[in-house]
Amino acid sequence: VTTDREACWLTTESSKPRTEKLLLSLVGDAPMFATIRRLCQNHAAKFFVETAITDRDTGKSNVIIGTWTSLGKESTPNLGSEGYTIFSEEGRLWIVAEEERGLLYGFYHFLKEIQLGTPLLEISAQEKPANVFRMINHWDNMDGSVERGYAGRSLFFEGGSFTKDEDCMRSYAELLSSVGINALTINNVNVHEQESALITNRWLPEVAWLAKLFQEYGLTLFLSINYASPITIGGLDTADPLETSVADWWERQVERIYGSIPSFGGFVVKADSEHRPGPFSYGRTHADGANMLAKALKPYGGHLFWRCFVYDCLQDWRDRSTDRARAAYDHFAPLDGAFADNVILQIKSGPMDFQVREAVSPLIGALKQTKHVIELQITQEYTGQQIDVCYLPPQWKEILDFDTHANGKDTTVADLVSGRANGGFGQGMTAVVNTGRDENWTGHSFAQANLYGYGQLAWNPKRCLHAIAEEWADRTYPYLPKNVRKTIVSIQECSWIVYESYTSPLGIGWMVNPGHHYGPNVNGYEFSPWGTYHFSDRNGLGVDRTRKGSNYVSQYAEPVGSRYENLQTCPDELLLFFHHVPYTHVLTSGKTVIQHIYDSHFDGVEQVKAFIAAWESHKQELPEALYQHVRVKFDAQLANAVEWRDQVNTYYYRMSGIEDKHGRTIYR
Ligand code: GCW
Repeated sequence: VTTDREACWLTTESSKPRTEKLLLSLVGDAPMFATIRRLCQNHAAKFFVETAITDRDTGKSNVIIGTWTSLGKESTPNLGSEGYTIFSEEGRLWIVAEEERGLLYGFYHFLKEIQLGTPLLEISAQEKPANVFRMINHWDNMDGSVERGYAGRSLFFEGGSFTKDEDCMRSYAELLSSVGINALTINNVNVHEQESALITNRWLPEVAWLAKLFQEYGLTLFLSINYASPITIGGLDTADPLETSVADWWERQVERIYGSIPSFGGFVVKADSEHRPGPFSYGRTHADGANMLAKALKPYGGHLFWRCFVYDCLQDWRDRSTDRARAAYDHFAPLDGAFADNVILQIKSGPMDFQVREAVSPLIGALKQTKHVIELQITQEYTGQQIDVCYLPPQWKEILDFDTHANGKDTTVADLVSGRANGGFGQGMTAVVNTGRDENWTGHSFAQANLYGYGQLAWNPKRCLHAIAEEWADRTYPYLPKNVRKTIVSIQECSWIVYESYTSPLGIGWMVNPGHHYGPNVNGYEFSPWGTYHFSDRNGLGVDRTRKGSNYVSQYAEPVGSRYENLQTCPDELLLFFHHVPYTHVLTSGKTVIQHIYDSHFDGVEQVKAFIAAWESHKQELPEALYQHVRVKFDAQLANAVEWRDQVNTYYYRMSGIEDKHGRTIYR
């Protein structure tokens, strides 16, 4: 059961229509006005008794939009090309910006306030985004499948071709730009044969069509490319970055792309990672590989996003000297400063892979002279796959607020990735997105909030989390009674911790079913080549990443490394990420590790039951479709949580032989 496509924060109907008219003047000749006009007709107009739009100030309008120049007004403090100001003057509301994209974001702000019922003349704002890039990555394949997609088929592709559904693309572009996202890739970073051809004449007209459409919403389109393209589509016998023929081939290719897509953003590359080709095959470095491509993009202002997700995925589990967590830093920190200035390294937020809990990547903060962005995962690969509720902004906020001490105390991840703390080397944020062709965009309707929250935090990492959650619920479910929205918000806000509590304990990760990654399998990855182990034995568990172990801790600036090194100061929730300890080890919470495992798993299931009870208590107040949609998901989540609880508890009971203090049911 899905709710209908209309039900998202941007498109819901008003619950209390306003009594005034909207008389909107668009002053100047910004091409963005065509977009704003459409947004106004499709969305804002629903809230007013009558709406009229003029392309000059007739003197009668109550809302006026234009650049400082077109309005002949003296500009306020520099808010950059995407910032805007909203103020009231002489009884009218003004939305003013330096440039077009600022006008678009200003209009979205206005729309939000209108939805929330703010009186027209009380709307006021002065905003500019903290991050240059606020990007999303699709992992979509041209056959229509989506790698790690939990919301149906691809929005862009089907059956080896483009869907080219203009209405759908426009709605999607609105959804993204309404939360400030300004760049996207449309195809999977694992670029297979078909997608390698996206940069050829065969597909460039389609790509150009999409790029132009997205550009109307301030969104720059990028493509993921196959590093071996000179061989697979170019007919060369090498992809060696230092071969002139290779560099020339890319230059011609890029020239052709910009010939049909002047607004093209550039490339995203996954090289030498999980069986993807890369410069290592030719004995070259990642800087050699990236710089060659960046040089081809440079004349057109294009950027090259180069992923740092490089590690040995063919590790021998018997080999205790290799620690996958070290890999990104070990590969890229030594190359700091060796990259061209239009190369942007893309760093996963943690050193492993988007687990429900892991440490923050030590590469963030280690790069002092290389542009970079942080990569998050909105799609819930390891966090419930949009069946289980897992609202991720609290996780992201913790990451963004993390003090790396990279330039002394108070050097947060947010300050680094925004470039504030490193002279502009931080270029912003990107994230693997959770959307698809499901009518509600995200599989679980509540998962829309993850996209919403990502956009909000990418725009302003300091924004209050609670305000974001409430705002999302108020905009998405204006028709629900306030107490129901309150319930939804409180479920969302604790859902990440609940998910953590019934899955793998204390930061260890990876106890999932191999391959698809849903549901428990304690030893699923224990003897695999992926470098993802928990080393449980009859005495204890955890990965020793201290100086006596893999010495991963030394990749952090001090005193962060020492805090993790020391058992007394290592935070409980990351204990097993950094230490191998006995089951009887006492956490700072006062509990033993084994008791914590039992308690959190029993508790996690009870929490999911409490979600269901809360939902049931509102049954009468909920529309049937929404009630059912969420109820069905909750039932599946409960079954999943029970399975996790029982497998993990039984496993550790059998391993340790230690009884649960509270005598609850553990299957023997
Ligand atoms: O998390 C892993 C996923 C892969 C993904 C890879 C990556 C696209 O399981 O599906 O490949 O990360 O980030 O490249």
